[in-house]
Amino acid sequence: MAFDYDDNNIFAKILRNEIPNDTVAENEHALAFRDIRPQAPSHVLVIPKGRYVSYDDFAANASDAEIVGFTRLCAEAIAKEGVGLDSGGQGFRTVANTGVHGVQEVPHYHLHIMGGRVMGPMLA
Ligand code: D5M
Repeated sequence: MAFDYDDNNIFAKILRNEIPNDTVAENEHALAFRDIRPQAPSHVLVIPKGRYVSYDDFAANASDAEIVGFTRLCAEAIAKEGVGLDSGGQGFRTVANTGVHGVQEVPHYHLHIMGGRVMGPMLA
């Protein structure tokens, strides 16, 4: 198996309600909650409820319903935070840190959505 999933990772524990989270939005396939170490005035993480390690694991192996559910929840979180162009905001940045080179800390796929300030140039 290309992607070994660790059921003890912190986001798996959040999904099992074993540790609290600051939920922004939720649907059948995904959960959006505030990052515990925010790097912007609005910093939300969106995670699938399925056992996917990384962006590429999710993109390759999630069902169409999971991908649509995840994406729609991103839209809901962006609108609720008021950062989206479609909700009168000034925009935001999405980041999916992946693997060792991407410096991924938590081995459960998560999309960072950061807004509320000008992000600055993309740097390594
Ligand atoms: O970063 C993982 C991100 O997850 C990092 O910004 C902190 C955040 N984090 C870690 N634990 C929690 C809890 N318990 N709640 C909310 N946010 C959390 P990455 O490098 O992308 O893997």
